[in-house]
Amino acid sequence: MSITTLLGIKYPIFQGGMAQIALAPLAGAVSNAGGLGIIGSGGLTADRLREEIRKTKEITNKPFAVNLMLMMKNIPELIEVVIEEDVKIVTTGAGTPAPYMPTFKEHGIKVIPVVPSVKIAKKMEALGVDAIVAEGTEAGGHVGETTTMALLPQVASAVSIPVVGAGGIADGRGIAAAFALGAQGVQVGTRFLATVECPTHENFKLAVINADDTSTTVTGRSLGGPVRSIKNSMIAEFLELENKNASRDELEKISLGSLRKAVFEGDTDRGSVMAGQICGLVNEITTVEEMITSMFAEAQEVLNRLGKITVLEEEKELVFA
Ligand code: TUI
Repeated sequence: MSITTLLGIKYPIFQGGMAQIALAPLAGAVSNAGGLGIIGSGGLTADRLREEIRKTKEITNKPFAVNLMLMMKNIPELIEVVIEEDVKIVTTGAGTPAPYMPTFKEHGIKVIPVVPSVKIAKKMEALGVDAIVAEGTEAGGHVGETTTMALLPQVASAVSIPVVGAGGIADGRGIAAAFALGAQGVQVGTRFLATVECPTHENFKLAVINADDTSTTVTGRSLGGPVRSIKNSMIAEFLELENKNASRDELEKISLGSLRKAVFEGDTDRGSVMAGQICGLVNEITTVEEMITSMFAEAQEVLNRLGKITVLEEEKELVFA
């Protein structure tokens, strides 16, 4: 079954469940525009998640999902809220949903884990999940090591459930490429940061718009939780400390609360501006609807244009003028 039929959405595009950012205004707008809006529950209390779910239902009557960041301690409470509020789709990240699969199944909830490798994709398929988001290291936030270009075809060949591609996709060319590599849909994070409906501080949006292809880097490898974000003075200090084998305590002193600092206070120098490598392509702020419709119009154009590869029937001798 196609991912659009499976989830009841018009366009095969998920909006990444970005912690502290992907709240009701963004998720509701994405679902209204025909994509899958996703509420990022990372960092929310159970009560705050309930509030965001209810607000999203006020904005849209179309399907939406909740992303569960499995490293969070309050996951069992968040899952209770998802069930009580009758949310029918969850995406998961940064861990395995195995302990909660029977509960999800019992309540008819579709489960779509985000995975960084073939091994984890296969493990998730064996758990009985409904689809997979294969996320390359180009993505923002918590990332694996494999690029989208290498990961997508390998995951698509390894599993028989629908695959959604993520990491480095911000326009119609990216969608067409993901389809060519075996995906049925895409998940986009970074480009949604530069939308009117994205509820971040203006400085966060500007940092994304002003960034180029080399603006991001990965920190936290020494802690076992690599995170991609836009370079700034906090990130430089963090990397320097990491190179000196600083302790977890020392590192956490400068990174704790840094995502909130960037998202809410607009401190893009000392805060954590999580974004993907494709940020260089994101140069203007648009509405969510403009973004989604133009991306799919471009993807269709690209796919029409790429229909044929010219292969010479006979090799000719090169003639140098
Ligand atoms: O989760 C993400 N991206 C995120 S989460 C996040 S919140 C955060 N805040 C502060 C510091 C660090 C993180 C920001 N960005 N992407 C999905 C993702 N999941 N990427 C990698 C994985 C993953 C990793 C290991 C999924 C499963 C897994 O293991 C499962 C297993 O069975 O071993």
